[in-house]
Amino acid sequence: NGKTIVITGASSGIGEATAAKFAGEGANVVLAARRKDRLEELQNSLQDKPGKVEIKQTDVTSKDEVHELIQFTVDTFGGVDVLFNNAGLMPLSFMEKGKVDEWEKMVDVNIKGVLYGIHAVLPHMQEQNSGHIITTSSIAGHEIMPSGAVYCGTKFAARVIMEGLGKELAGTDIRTTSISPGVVDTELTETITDEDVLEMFEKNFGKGKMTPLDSKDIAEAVYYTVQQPKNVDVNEIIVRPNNQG
Ligand code: NJP
Repeated sequence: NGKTIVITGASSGIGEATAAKFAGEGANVVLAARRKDRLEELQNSLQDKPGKVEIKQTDVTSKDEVHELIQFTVDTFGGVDVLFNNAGLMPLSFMEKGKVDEWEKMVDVNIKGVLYGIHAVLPHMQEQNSGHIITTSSIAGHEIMPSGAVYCGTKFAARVIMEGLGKELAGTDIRTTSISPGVVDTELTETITDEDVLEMFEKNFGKGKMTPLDSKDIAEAVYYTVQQPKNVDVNEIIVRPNNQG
């Protein structure tokens, strides 16, 4: 479709599937994450797609690296049409465990990473008077679960930041969207270190308990928001497996 999209958290899961979808539809795609090997693998696997795919290793907790990512995209493709702020971590834990390092990481990636993305891309979008900023929030940005106090806090924050940004940008041609998935089959739970949470997860979401979404389901939702006519601003999409309560 000729648009240029920057995707953070593109090395796996939802970001990877969204990259494949957009490259397949002919978009220019810039893949960003910390694991360069995974980005290279993905870039190679997308070689035959109609869209051009570039990679830029980026840690979204670094304001400078996020600015470099956006500048790289502008230099390479002449602008940024869509920023997909999707990088995230979910080391759930019960607060009494005091896993303060994990709380800090979630604040750094899930909130500050989103803010750095907005900070870096907004001036470019304002200059071109068009653009679309999309952020992955979560069902956890609507409903709080035990062990999710901090994760849910960061996802509520991401959603509220996007809503506030959307209100400021009303009347411009820059659109804002939060994507709130339910359970999606990705590597996200691999960051959980609290044994009690892992046990709880197995009990509630383990094999046969529910069918999680596929990352492709979320990629389709992201693509839908971008494909809307100029005057249509899809501010939020909630997608969950039909057997997730
Ligand atoms: O998980 P996963 P998802 N700088 O682990 C990247 C939200 N969500 O696709 O840096 C840059 O496969 C990491 O890359 P790397 C969730 O909260 C999910 O599910 O190479 N990137 C990887 O590409 C998150 O916001 C579910 O390690 C960093 C990516 O983030 C988004 O969906 C439900 C980074 C994580 O990919 C994508 O997660 C829901 C950093 N500092 C919301 N740290 C779900 N799966 O059920 C991490 O409601 N990344």
